[in-house]
Amino acid sequence: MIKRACLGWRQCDSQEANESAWHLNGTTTRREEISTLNSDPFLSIIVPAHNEEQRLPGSLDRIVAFLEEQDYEAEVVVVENASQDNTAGVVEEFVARYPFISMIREERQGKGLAVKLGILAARGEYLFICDADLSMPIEEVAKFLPPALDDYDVAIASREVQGARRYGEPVYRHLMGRVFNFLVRLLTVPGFQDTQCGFKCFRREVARDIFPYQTIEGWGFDVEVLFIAHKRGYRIVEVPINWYYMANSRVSPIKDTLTMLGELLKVRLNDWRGVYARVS
Ligand SMILES: Nc1nc2c(ncn2[C@@H]2O[C@H](COP(=O)(O)OP(=O)(O)O)[C@@H](O)[C@H]2O)c(=O)[nH]1
Ligand SMILES: [Mg+2]
Repeated sequence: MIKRACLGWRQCDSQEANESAWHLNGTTTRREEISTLNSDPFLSIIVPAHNEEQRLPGSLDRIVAFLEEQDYEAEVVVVENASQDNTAGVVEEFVARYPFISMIREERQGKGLAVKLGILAARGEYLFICDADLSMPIEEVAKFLPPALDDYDVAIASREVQGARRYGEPVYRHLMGRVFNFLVRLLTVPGFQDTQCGFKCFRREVARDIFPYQTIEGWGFDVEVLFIAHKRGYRIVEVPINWYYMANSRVSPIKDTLTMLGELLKVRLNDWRGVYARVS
């Protein structure tokens, strides 16, 4: 499957395929171990997962089926932190079955923290952040990659730009999102209709210039990361997607919204204090 694919697109020989990209065996793979990969896949799919024992297996099955159909090399990095359920056990079963799937574990909670760890460990040319509930069908990843899309640095899935569609979202959640977006545009990054969707693609070298400067470990990390990207002049595009509302959100509407508002101010303050200036 994926080995055959490697022979085609990347033009590497089967020996190389056997010996390189899939050295992700083992159960709980930590960041340092992932970095022992010898060659880089084309795509890394990074899945933050917190209490996802129910939703994740079906999603990983769909991701695997999708990747098996592609003619490029890929890896999947699941980042689990602070789950109270058996998320890690569920992922370990996939890690044992598929050498291109690995897991990072961290004790402290936070989606932002999980994404940062995953991004900095991943090896793909394109690094794709992907919510565990697959509220965007995984097939739409193709919209973020050549040949469909090229000539960009950061591509963010959008539920708001022309061509996008939302399915099944409660009106109150949509409204909350619009108010938050208004504040994002006012206080931090202008020009984007939807900064919060859980599907974003970064060119690797761009991600490595941005994520080390990320300080927000919770839900507001998207804004901070886009703020840094925007500040550095990277080309950011919004990609219209089909998005399906999934129940059982880990977001607590009131508490997390207030925290995220504080995080918008933190981004401003950090910038003022020079936190995002490149350290050479
Ligand atoms: N690793 C990790 N993932 C998290 C954490 N909080 C949320 N997530 C993940 O973030 C993604 C989005 O969460 P979800 O509940 O679907 O949020 P919503 O789509 O905004 O309602 C899912 O993949 C969650 O498992 C966390 O503390 N750690
Ligand atoms: Mg969701």
